[in-house]
Amino acid sequence: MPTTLYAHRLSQPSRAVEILTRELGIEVNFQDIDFAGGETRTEWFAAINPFQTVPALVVESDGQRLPLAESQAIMTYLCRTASDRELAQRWYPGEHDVSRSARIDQWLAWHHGNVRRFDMFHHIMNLHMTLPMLKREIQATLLQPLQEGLRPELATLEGHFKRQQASAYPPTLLGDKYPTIADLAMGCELYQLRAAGYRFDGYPRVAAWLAGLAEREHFRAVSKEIDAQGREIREQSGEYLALDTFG
Ligand SMILES: N[C@@H](CCC(=O)N[C@@H](CS)C(=O)NCC(=O)O)C(=O)O
Repeated sequence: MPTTLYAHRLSQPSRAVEILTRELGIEVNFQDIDFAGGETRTEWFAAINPFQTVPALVVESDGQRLPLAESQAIMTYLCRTASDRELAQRWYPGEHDVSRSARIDQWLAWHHGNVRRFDMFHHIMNLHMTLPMLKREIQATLLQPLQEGLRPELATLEGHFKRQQASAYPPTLLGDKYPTIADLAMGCELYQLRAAGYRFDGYPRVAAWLAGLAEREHFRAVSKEIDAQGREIREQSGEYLALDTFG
């Protein structure tokens, strides 16, 4: 069935969906959408995704056309329909294991209302990339509140990993050896900061969890562009960044 993924590699939820398609061996036509240049705000794109954001997915099958928005809805759909059922159910089992699915849904819900709150990762990256002449002022007035806003979320995650009983290594949100779509959603978000050089020294279990995800082949491949943007930020910013802010 021809499936088109409208996405961009600098968008965290786009990366989560693309990584999942690769993990599940689902072939998609990848269509790059210049969201920073306003392509999501065009009429043709609104017809695909009324919320006018990437990612979006269009599935065409048996004369039917299914346009889908929102990364979490897209990822659960892909897991429910992938042909490799056993593999897909590790990422999100759906009706096959409603308790496990409910725990994944719980982390996805928390992620969107907390870690992704205010889309702060784009703001942090953008602030690092723009107005380099205002380095210190930016850091004090704009960056620090965003960084501080993340601390409680990181502490919640660290506490969760610490409380896990027989936890696998590297840790996963559900505490077993298989990451799920919740790990992907949240991991793509926090990885963006790691790419820019932030360290999570004060949250060693969060750092280990993120490192475990970042070692995965498809995660690495799809993160190349964000790695390059992170390198650019590090080169431009010289010594002024408090990269160990979360230490
Ligand atoms: N809740 C959405 C968030 C999508 C989102 O915010 N996408 C951003 C890029 S990361 C976007 O397309 N922004 C473009 C715009 O708002 O015009 C999801 O998970 O898919």
